[in-house]
Amino acid sequence: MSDIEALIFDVDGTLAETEEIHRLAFNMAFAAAGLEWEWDRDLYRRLLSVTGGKERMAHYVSRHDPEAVEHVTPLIPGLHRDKTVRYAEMIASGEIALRPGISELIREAHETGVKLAIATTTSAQNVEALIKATLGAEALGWFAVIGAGDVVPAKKPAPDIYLWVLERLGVPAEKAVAFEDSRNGLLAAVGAGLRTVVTPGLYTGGADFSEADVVVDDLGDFDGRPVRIALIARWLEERGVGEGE
Ligand code: XBP
Ligand code: MG
Repeated sequence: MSDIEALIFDVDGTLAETEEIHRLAFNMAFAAAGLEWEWDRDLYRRLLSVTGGKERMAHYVSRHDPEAVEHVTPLIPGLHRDKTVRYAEMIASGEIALRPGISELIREAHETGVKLAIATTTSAQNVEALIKATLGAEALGWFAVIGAGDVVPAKKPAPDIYLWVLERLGVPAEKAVAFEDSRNGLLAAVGAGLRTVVTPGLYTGGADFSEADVVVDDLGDFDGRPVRIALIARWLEERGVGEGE
């Protein structure tokens, strides 16, 4: 029996490689609004340092199209709503799979009474769309707390979303584990006093994860064994055993 009472998952990049779908949805919303913006992969990688879609658009226009700031700023909430609808439609059409081991870990937690939660910068609608499309609608009820989007004003790397989730979970930080893929997410989780397992993703590989307890490629098989909660507890005890794998 491990001391892990709750698993708290980031969404984008951690549950699934969703950022490409976000990027496409942003570009579709820009085109539909008649804006001549197109975010390619290299630009999007840099823009990911700003968490939150609305915040990312505001940052982009201030840097790349400063003369348009006055005209575009009031359009951002509507652009983001349109982007969110387009993202959810693409997710619902089944264009995405969970990363290795995620489904098994979530099911194990659900079946063994380890609490499940989400702490993400993305909108609640997007979390629901992803969980429904991958684990099925009933899995939404497996999560005791879903912390998403604007429920806290300061997004990652601020620890606020993790603190918000922990308070509602009723679990002390030292009994929970956060799963993240990005430096901003790692800093948020560490700032909330959580132990952290980082699985770098397509857009986040190569970043500095030195504050993480464990860094592994993914949560699929490890040394030929499936990654179970007990193995994660052992990694955390030995701190960093999975590092660099
Ligand atoms: C995810 C984000 C989000 C998504 C877009 O970060 O930064 O902004 O890119 O989602 P994390 P929205 O994985 O650390 O939560 O457009 O819904 O904000
Ligand atoms: Mg992420």
